[in-house]
Amino acid sequence: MTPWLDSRKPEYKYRRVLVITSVLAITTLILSLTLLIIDRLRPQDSSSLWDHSSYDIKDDPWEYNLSKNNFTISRVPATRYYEWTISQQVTAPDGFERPMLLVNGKFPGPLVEANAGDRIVVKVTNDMVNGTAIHWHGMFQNGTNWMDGTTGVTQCPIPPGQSFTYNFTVANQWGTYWWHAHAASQYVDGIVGPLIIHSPDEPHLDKYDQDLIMMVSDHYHTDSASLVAWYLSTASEGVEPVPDNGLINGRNSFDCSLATEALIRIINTGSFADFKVSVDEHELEVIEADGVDMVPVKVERVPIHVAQRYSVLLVADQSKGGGEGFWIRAEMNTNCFNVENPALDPSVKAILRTSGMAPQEIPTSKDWEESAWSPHCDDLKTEMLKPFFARVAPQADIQVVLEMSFQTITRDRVNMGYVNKTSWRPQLNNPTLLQAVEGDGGGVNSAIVFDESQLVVTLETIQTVELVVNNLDEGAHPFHLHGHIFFVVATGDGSYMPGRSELRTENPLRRDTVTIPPYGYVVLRFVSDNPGLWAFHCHIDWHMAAGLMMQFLTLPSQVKVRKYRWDF
Ligand SMILES: [Cu+2]
Repeated sequence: MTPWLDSRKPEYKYRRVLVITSVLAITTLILSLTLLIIDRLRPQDSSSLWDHSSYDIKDDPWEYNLSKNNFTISRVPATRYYEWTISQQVTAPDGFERPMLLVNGKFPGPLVEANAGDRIVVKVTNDMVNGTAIHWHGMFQNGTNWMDGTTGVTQCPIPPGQSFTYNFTVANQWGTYWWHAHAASQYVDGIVGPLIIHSPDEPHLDKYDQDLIMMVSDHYHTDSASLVAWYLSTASEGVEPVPDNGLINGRNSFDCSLATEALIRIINTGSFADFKVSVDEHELEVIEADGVDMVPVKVERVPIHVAQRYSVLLVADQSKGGGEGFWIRAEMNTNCFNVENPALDPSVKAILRTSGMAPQEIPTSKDWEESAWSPHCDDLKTEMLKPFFARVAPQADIQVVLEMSFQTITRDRVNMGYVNKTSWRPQLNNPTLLQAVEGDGGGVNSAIVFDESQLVVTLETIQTVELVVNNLDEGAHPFHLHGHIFFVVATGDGSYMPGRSELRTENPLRRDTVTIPPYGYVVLRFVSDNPGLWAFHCHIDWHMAAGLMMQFLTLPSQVKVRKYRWDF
């Protein structure tokens, strides 16, 4: 080894490293560019749009226990302000991972709680790839029709990346309501939550020590867009997607501790299934239906269809059962599904315990007898439910007769829902409210002719409307009227026969969502005193997607609209 070689060796090594590094860098660059080009050429994987970062749903077990909220029931008006961000996340409410749409990362979404007379302000930021809107189910929105949150009717979808602030006062109503997306089928994917209005005037306030919300819902393991695409194709032959599971407050198992006398506010936030809710060995005393106080009536099981609400009183009897607590059962009525899902357990259970009952033990309490079951997806018998504040249904000034059906008459042979001859398609960027008024701030568009995809009945003056709906379909359909409470003056099998079907006008049931029996009818009455465009539709999400919806244009001379700039 010579000294000069020794002295040159480090320099030689350095050059070799430099060459190798350069070659590697160039190769990596070429490889990256090639991969990028290949990636751009192949179809984009939509899963990259979904946030996998927060797998766990944010959970506050006390949020739906109203007794823990220190809320003050008061006549002093307040503003309740909420800020919501709706995002897409992969999550697993029942252990099965699926893409969902969550408000503030929660499922179900945040509680909205207010007193009658309060102003509710909710700033909604859309962090999803599709437009959205939030409907406040059961709120009258008298004078604020444009806050009803119904895409294609009262507003354009909130664009991705932008915000819309809902702002309305709650006047002359209280009770149990809920909110949900009213855009495409998004609420099926998780955009739902409770909306509770209190009042010192509630007649049953002194009857309970604890106030709990119990949301029951069906649950799917596939996203709603895929399910709708299948349902509205010839492949489905009109058979609705059958749920994969059932949930109580967004969970498949639920342990709830109760005071001895509790109010349970049952809300069906689902999309298809009718539930029967019961507590082993305890009768439930119904005191509210859809925001209307009732004369208390005891039942063994409460049938509750999509979008309906019942408040029930439960007085826990420690002398019954084995001392480990009782099963609360929410049982899906699978008779109303057109096909079976062998993987589905239709029975969702929660454990009810009061203090002194053995924790960690599985209840041995017994279910009510099978004879209490009705195989049909019927409502509680309307004659059982008497509103606490009695009202006589006013004489009808006009009658509107609707027929709802499913028909396969289009060229593509897809089974679609019809109200009379119209199968509703939302006009997303030109909602009917916008079509009904001219200019900023109001003025009737007297030249308006709605598109043939819209069935709109105009009610020019304040009058009592008798709404007859004949169901020509073999299924039961829970119909909801936005912005109103209606009187249920008749319901029965077959078609309504004027003069032959009995009408109950002496303090009949009042509510906002009623189930029309299979091949049956309902006769409803409501007063057209609320200016605006109001949707009347089946709340089974798949049926609304199939077009089962019509609208009332009420008091057109008073209809207003606020042109809204999106918040940034
Ligand atoms: Cu329906």
